[in-house]
Amino acid sequence: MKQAQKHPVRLERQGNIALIVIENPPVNALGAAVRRGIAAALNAAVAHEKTDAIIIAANGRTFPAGADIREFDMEPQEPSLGQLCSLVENASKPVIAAIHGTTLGGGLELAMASHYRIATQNTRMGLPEIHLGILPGAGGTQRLPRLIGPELALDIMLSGNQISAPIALEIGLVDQICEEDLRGEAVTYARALNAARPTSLNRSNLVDGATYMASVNARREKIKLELGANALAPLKIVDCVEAALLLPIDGGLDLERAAFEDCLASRESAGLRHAFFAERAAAKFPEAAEVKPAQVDRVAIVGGGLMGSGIAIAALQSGFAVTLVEQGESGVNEALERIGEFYERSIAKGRLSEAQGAAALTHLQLTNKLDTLNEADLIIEAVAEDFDLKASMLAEIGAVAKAGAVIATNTSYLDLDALAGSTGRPSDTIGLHFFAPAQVNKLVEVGVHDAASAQSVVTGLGFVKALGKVAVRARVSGGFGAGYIGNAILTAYRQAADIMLEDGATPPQIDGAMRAFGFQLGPYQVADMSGLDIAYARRQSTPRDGNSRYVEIADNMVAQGWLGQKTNRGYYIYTDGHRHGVPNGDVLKMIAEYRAQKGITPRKFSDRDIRDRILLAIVNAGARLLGEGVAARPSDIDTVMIHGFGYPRGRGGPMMDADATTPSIIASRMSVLAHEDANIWGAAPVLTMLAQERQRFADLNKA
Ligand code: 3H9
Repeated sequence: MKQAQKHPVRLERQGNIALIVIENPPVNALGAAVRRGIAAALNAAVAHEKTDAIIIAANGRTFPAGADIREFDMEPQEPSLGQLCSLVENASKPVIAAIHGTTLGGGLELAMASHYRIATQNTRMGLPEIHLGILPGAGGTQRLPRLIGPELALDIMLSGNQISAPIALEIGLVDQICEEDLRGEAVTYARALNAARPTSLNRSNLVDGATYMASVNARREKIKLELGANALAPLKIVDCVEAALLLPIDGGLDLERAAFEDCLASRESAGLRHAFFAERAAAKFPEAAEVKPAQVDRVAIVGGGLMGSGIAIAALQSGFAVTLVEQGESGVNEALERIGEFYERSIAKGRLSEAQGAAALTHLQLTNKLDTLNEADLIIEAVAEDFDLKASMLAEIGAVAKAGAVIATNTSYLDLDALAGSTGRPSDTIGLHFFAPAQVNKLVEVGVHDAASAQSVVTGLGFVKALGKVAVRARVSGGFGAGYIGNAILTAYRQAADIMLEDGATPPQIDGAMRAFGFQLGPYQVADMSGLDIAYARRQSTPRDGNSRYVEIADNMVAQGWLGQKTNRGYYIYTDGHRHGVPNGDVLKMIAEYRAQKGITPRKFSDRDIRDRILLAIVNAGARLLGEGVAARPSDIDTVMIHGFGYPRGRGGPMMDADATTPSIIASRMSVLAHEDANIWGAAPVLTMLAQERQRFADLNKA
């Protein structure tokens, strides 16, 4: 975040109305200087005999979007946000919060402690603390149920979702929506108050204690059922909402404070906060210091398969005009059907109105004519992962794209240097590696090869940000098989798992151990879902690393036609009654025979052995990517693993996990495993360096 200004809070006057104006870009976070400034301004405004009412407002893009999250790891400074909110609430003159932008977390708590709230039409409000593994800790859990009742308060705090100003007005969270001039209308509102000063401590929403407790108890049971009895922040939120009914305000605030501290001290909150900043750090590309992104209005996508259609939907949903090019009439029709299905489903589920769906589709042009590409500012090639096919398509794209257009390929592992060369315009070409399903998955790796211009990289980055997705820079150069961050780590993950499979573990055991760690699915469930033929094709077209053990089990399964879910048979068997599959006994037999042929005596692996080996392989692959310069910082690897592969977000990612164990302990554990496969578990130079220097991966994030 940019350095806070010297005086982040100003006190102004308009006649008898005092205006406290916060200015702490970019999001007016309520750091210590801002809190001190508001408290001082409030005291001065109240003390001024001519003050009839006080308005708290903010300059810039938003009313405070919360406490300053960076301060959570620092020594607390007074006044705390909770103390400030109590000061506002107890002010002897009416306080009006004039809110706009994204009024979130502590910002909304400050607004709730004010006596009135007036919002612009497009203000968004929410208490997203749960996404950081904490709870509203400045009175939000006590004031929100008093303002809008327990049921809605629990919805808002447990989901972390934002609500719009019209909804906030409807449920009583704001008192007025202003049409144009927020500050002016707030002053008019203040003048009309005649010194009336209600309190948000009004208990009218708490009178029906039985219904209130029924809501609280039902929610507690639901959380325990869905998330387990250790779901810290959600259960603490429910406890606090219960306390709002049972305790006087001071007791409720004390309980909330203690609950907040407990959550803040949890490993999960540390992981979630790391993930928050990691995503934002990842989007800081060095090229962005040199140039600004070029304007992108029309995006063209070549190839309307699952990936191409997904990218098209993502672009339409973000307001881009989209041209989708497919081969022949049937290709066009299939792509149209796929995109149409998405809109039908979204409308049926109430996520979009019919009008929104229809409006989005008016911006879609489906065609089989490549020459239409010359209207696009950004062209994404998304045809099948076959080098010759992609290279010839990119050559055609390069020939028709207008001057200045950026050309992107969605390859995940083919040689980006060579593909960029085939366009004839390598400096205009970048990689944009979307993850399936592209309309949902937030991750895009931006592939930067040596010849790519800063302009094309920054324009690609701007496009990814405009899609609301998380961009991670991957320096992908160096020829065939040189991969992105995600693929390189996935390869190491799979190799580590396959070695254990060969040596004695079973697919269900490995999958179970990784699910217990926090992944949604284990590696063999994922393999079944994505299709064994896909990974097979990739292995065939990637040179084998002679230093690594090659496990042929998956190849043998492909030879049998066991391709996973698409053939109802892979590591698991999928029948009507078993959506998640039951272990495939034939595979277990095949593995046993394979071991016998190779003279391997199977040995036992505990779940802990499995988890450790896989995590060490992931961390080592990450360290290697850092050494090679593919990944710029360890936290980028964490971001890729969380969004691309479902690494449990509450752990912050594998590199943060490695820091918790310390690199020196990781390196010594790996020296024991290196004899099983030196390529996977032989410590990468960056890891060895960190171990020797007694440093952590986090130190490289700061660099
Ligand atoms: C809280 O309030 C606790 C209280 O209940 C109790 C306390 C006792 N702090 O996301 P962007 C930075 S917990 C510090 O790229 P956008 C961010 O790192 C908080 N920094 O912009 C980035 O910095 P940089 C509850 C923050 O337009 C820059 O601002 N609130 C904070 O895409 C721009 O951010 C939240 O959880 C913060 N609170 O989205 C809201 N927020 O330029 C968290 C942002 O150096 N924030 N930064 O990379 C958001 O959801 C989004 O940032 C927001 C803007 C929607 C506001």
